[in-house]
Amino acid sequence: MQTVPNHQVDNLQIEDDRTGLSVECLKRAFLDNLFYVQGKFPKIATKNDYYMALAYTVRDRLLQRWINTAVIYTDRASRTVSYLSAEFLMGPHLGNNLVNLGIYDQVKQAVSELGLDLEDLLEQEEEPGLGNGGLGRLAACYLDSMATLEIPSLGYGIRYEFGIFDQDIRDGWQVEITDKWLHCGNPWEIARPEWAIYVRLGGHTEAYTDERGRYRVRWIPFQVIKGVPHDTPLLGYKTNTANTLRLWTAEAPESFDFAAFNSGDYLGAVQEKMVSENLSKVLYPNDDSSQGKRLRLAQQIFFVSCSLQDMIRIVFGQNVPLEKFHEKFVVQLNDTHPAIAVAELMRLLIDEHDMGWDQAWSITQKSLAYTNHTLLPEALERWPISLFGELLPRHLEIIYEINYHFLEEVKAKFPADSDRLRRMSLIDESGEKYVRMAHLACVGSHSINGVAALHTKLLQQDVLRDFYQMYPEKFNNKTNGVTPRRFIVLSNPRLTNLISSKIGDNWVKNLKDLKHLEAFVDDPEFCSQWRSIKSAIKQDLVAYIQKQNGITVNPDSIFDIQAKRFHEYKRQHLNALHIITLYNRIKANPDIDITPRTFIFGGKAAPGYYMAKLIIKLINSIGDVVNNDPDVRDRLKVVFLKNYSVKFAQRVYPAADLSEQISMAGKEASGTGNMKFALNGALTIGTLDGANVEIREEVGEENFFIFGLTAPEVYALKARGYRPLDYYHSNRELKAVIDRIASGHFSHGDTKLFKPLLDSLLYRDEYLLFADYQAYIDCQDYVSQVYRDRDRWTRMSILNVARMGKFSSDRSIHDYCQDIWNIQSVPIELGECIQAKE
Ligand code: Z16
Repeated sequence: MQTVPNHQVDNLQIEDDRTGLSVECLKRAFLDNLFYVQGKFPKIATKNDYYMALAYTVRDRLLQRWINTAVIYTDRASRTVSYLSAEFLMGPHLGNNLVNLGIYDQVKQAVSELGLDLEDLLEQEEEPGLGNGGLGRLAACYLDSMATLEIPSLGYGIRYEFGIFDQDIRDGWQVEITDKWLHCGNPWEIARPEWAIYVRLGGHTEAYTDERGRYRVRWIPFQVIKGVPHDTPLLGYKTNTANTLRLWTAEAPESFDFAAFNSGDYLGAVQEKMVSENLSKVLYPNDDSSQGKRLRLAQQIFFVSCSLQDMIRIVFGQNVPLEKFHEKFVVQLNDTHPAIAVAELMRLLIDEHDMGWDQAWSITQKSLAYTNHTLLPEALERWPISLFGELLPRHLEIIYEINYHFLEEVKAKFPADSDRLRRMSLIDESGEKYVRMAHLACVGSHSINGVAALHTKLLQQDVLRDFYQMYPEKFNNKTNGVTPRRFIVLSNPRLTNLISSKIGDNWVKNLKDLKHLEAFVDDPEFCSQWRSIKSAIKQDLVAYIQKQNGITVNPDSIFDIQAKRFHEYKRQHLNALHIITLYNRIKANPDIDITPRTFIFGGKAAPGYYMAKLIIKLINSIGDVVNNDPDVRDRLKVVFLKNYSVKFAQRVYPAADLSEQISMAGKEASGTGNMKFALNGALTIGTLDGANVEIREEVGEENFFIFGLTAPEVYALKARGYRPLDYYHSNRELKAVIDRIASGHFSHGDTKLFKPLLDSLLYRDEYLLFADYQAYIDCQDYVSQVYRDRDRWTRMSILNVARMGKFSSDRSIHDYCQDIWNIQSVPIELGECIQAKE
């Protein structure tokens, strides 16, 4: 590190212009950044210039804490969590940093004194959409909680140039548009080209004997990729801890010494250089399903190898012997996407750092822990052996060897059980051969966890049953959580202020404190404030919908919202069947007394998922008819809000009266939107699936609208032989709904358009919509009735919020720390260490 004399640091007035938090100082720094960083002055500055100037002003304040944190972690060689995830759905940084720095109000005042509106500037930020949905957002909530709980941590992932696509709706259909989140630059990251790392792909291996006579393997790759880290500081809420999100960009190694890798094919290698940049080009837009593409596997080894090599570099940099890797780092695998880490850590320890197999295996198992996020069979990653061996020849050898040792272990524990060996093998040999990534993750980790109690139980009984019998001690549950900073304090300031006016603001760090709200549930003044806040927020969404969709919404109607990825198991189409049921009732009896409802949908479909896209089209088509039918008047409205994102979610959760969590039981691992809605005072209508079970347990069954088959009932019905047609023929309202769609009523007379969807329901109905239809309708009728008793509804809403404390990601992270990571917090003092060391 270069030495900066202290007097020079003093001259920079670090204390004031780059760290000060007063309104005056913030104003000065803001104008300074506008001038010196953006190269603009107020007269010609665009909104984006102002946003950038403010972002740099805030970044300066983060840097002081970030560098302090890094110095202390380095000096103490602190034990560190390394969170490996192919997705981080961070959401906009600016607002969150203002909240966590505790300067939201000061900055609002500072910019307003300069004639600007903070909300306006916040709107400017293009969010990094580097994730699909739940899994990526969970990673982001966990990083926020780790920083807030002062846990040393590094998030490792890929800096995709194109994140999740932007969704447009044309003629009711989803259209995908590339997301250019970097087009205005990214003020939150710092590139660290000096810490670049090289990753090999392809080629072949050669065995040799080393100077000590040991059997060794050399890997001669076909291609080498350079990974450049880009670091973003992540500040905890009202702490000085600023941890790092380190995302890797793939580049061609301009002047790479191919001779060192003994590559003969120079021109081929040069051509492959052009391919290198593709590695971090785009996020695969599939939530909960695996496509088995070569580029995806290349992305996985790329970021996993960069990250593990980076950790080894840090270990050496802190003079920790490599034999203690597992004491310095615990590596959490977010689903199987980074599961190749098992083989890659083995390879690094053995081939690159001369370690013996047994010691390497012990370190690998002690370091790694695996979180499973799904019960869907199509989401379990498997790679064809041929593809795998072509890209990762050395890893395949290592996996075969792990498998050999593992199957010996299984044989010892379960003698003469060849069927079990077949089921548990890391290689699926039932047809074309595959590497099973979930099995690799289970064998190579010391911990395997599910993300909700029911999900963990089903993993143990079903999907990972053999592994549970083999290693019961590895299994544990960690119910998901969400950060109250982003999803209440930032997104719902009105509710935040009301809550804090009654119980103080400890609840932001200690969400269980929301319990104290129960004392006010019979206070009419408080209840009326609660209700008028919800009302005001709904009014804001009404204006947004008017502007976005040109639909006039009744603000007194039930805001009934389903916002999540489109997937058949999540059953947005069951919601649609309810809408049509109400519509049919109105058509049959135009004067019927119906509680007015606004059905709001948001969510993307995977571009290749035809049925999910058809469901989006169906919802928009229903909206076109229902919203314009004079018989309906303003009793029903259907709104599809396009391009659902974190930014957008923050606007939607606070406005909900009713949260739709209606997946077929046994399919949604946890869900996290369910938590965000309930935390903002929505009541839930839901099945006994994922975390719904635990939410209901917490808020009380009288404050939760439950319906439908349970997971065991689902299995039993399927085992008996499920016949959806029977339900169709025996349920008059259901038949009328299906016939209404089939008649072309929502498709300008076109009876073919929705036929694939109707056929799938009538003849397969894999997700049991028909079986749950009547229970859902009855439950919705009950919801409508309860809503009419506004005092009762308000009371239920307050009790929901008061009892949601369990679902803070702080609680989840606390449990990971205790049960899996064995890690303690490291408080950061803002001291002198900002100055460069001698
Ligand atoms: C994902 O978002 C999830 C699972 C998965 O295998 C892949 C992706 Cl990209 C979701 C689950 O569907 C959801 O139930 C869960 O709440 C979320 O992961 C976080 O655990």
